[in-house]
Formats: sequence, C-alpha cells, structure tokens
Amino acid sequence: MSTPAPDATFIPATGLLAGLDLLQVSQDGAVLHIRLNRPVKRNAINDGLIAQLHTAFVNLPADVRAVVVSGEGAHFCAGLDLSELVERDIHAAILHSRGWHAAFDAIQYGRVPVIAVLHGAVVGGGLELAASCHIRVAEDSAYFGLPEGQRGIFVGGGGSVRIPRLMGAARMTDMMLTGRVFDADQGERYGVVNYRVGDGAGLAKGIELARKIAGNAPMTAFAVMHALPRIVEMSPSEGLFAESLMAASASNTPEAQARLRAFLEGRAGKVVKE
Ligand code: 1HE
Repeated sequence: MSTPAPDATFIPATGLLAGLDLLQVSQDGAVLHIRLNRPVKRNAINDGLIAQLHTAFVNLPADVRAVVVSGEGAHFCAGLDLSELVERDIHAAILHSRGWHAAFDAIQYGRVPVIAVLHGAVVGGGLELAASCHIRVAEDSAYFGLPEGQRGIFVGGGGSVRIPRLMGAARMTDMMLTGRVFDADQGERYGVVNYRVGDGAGLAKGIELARKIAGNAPMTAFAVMHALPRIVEMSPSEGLFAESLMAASASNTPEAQARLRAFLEGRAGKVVKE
C-alpha cells in the first residue's frame, strides 16, 4: 500500500482563495497550505503571482493559525519572472518593487506564522519570499542563489533587508558579486534554514510544525511576529522597555492565564529533550 501524501487530509479552499489560479490553496483545521502553482515557469513570480500571494495573505480564513508555503514541481521558486522586467521605466520599477514589499510584509507581519518548505532552486525573489517566512524547512535538493548580480540587477523584494539578517551581509555580498550558490547544509549552517530533511519529507515536516504552532496562544504568535523583530532593531534600553510591555500584555490574556494554571495543576506538558 502506498503512503498517503502528507497533505492528504487537506481540503481545497473555497471562495476567494480558490479563485487564485497561480496558487493551490488547501486547509486542514487550523493549517493552511499555499502552494506556488506555476511549475512550467519554475514558479517564477510574475505580477499575477505576487498579487495573488498578497491577496491570499490578507484574506486568510479566520480559523487559520499557521500557514505552510511550498512550490509545485521540481523547484520552490525561480525568483522574479525576468520576462516582465524588460521595458519597465524607473517609476514602474519602483512601484513593482514596492508591490513585492507589500506582499512579503503581509507574510512577515501578518496574523499567523508562516513556514516555507524549500526544495530545488530557492533563488532571487524565491529566497526573498522564503526570508519573509518565519521558519524555513529545506529538503536535500534545496539550493540558494542570488542571480541578480549576474543579471545586472539588484534585489527588490526585501532581500537586502531580510537576507543579511539571516546569513549576514558578508555572505550575501559574496552571493551577489560572485554568483555563489549555497546548498541546503550550508543554508542551515548560515542561518537560512531551521530544519533540514530528506527529499520528499519537507511538506510533512512543515505541516507537523504548523500544527504545533497552531496550538499556541494567538498572542504569543503576535508577540513573536510583531514585537520580536522590532525589539531586535531597538536600542537595548528601548528593547527592554518594549519587552516588558509585550510580556505584561501576553501574560494577561485569559488564554495565557489558563495555560499557566494548567501547568501549575499538573495538567500541562513539561519541557523535555526531543
Ligand atoms: C523563467 C524563470 C525566471 C525559469 N523568469 N522565466 N531568477 C533567475 O535568474 C533564475 C532563472 N532560472 C533558472 O536559473 C532556471 O530556470 C532554474 C534553475 C530555476 C530551473 O532550471 P530548469 O532547467 O529546471 O528549468 P528551465 O528550462 O531553465 O526553465 C523552464 C522554463 O521556465 C523556461 O521557459 P520556457 O518557455 O523556455 O519553457 C524558463 O525560461 C522559465 N523560467 N526561471 C522567467 N526567473 C523583486 S526582485 C527579484 C529579483 C530576482 O528574483 S532575479 C533572479 C531571477
């Protein structure tokens, strides 16, 4: 008997999300799976795909508490659709880049954590997309490149802001100037990848993590997604002050109170080594 697909229990989305033809959206309980669905073009991000990603992330169903993003076909994402880049004037190019920023901000600063499941090429705008997610799972086949340097362009989808915060500006400089490509293990060593799995195991891992995350208190997700990255950019004094406000807000939610009581009454799990 063949093993069922890791998303076998997922049901295709309905309504607005079902109408996004460059994405394949499905849901199982509190977990939504968004699959880039342009395999013929290696999931290259054209104007339609970036708009659909933005639309999906600002219209997540109310019961969704974690999202998994993956790519259909042999590659996660080949980055910007280069065929749309030629003949854009400066103003249009700025607006185009800002459109990507809006879409990826909707991922990073949205309502729920997002896990990227990476395989094959994760290059250019594909790496920028992955960097806007909160957790990255990489299969053996995944590799990371920034071919912008070779194409005579620059990152425009938030890469210069997000990628150095993962791997450091020195590594990103090397990738852009020399075309250096990192494999999945290097990606893990350099802080891009949180979880390394074998080929074909990424989606199951992503869904497993999403289910865990979906069980957290929503205010915790909010604090990690919205407070943490801002506190990191603050001076230590301001950061500590902001942390106190966030901590007090989180611990005063009814959900946190119930969870704390459950632990004290022996009804909640202990922290154990995995
Ligand atoms: C594309 C694109 C694309 C594939 N734009 N059409 N990104 C890049 O510079 C990466 C360019 N792509 C590649 O290096 C390779 O296509 C891959 C390594 C990703 C995959 O290779 P392979 O052998 O599996 O596929 P392929 O035969 O190269 O591509 C299949 C088709 O997809 C082909 O079209 P066809 O009509 O000839 O079948 C390719 O032209 C097409 N295709 N990638 C347009 N990127 C906001 S700023 C972000 C800036 C960037 O992202 S720059 C990096 C762009």
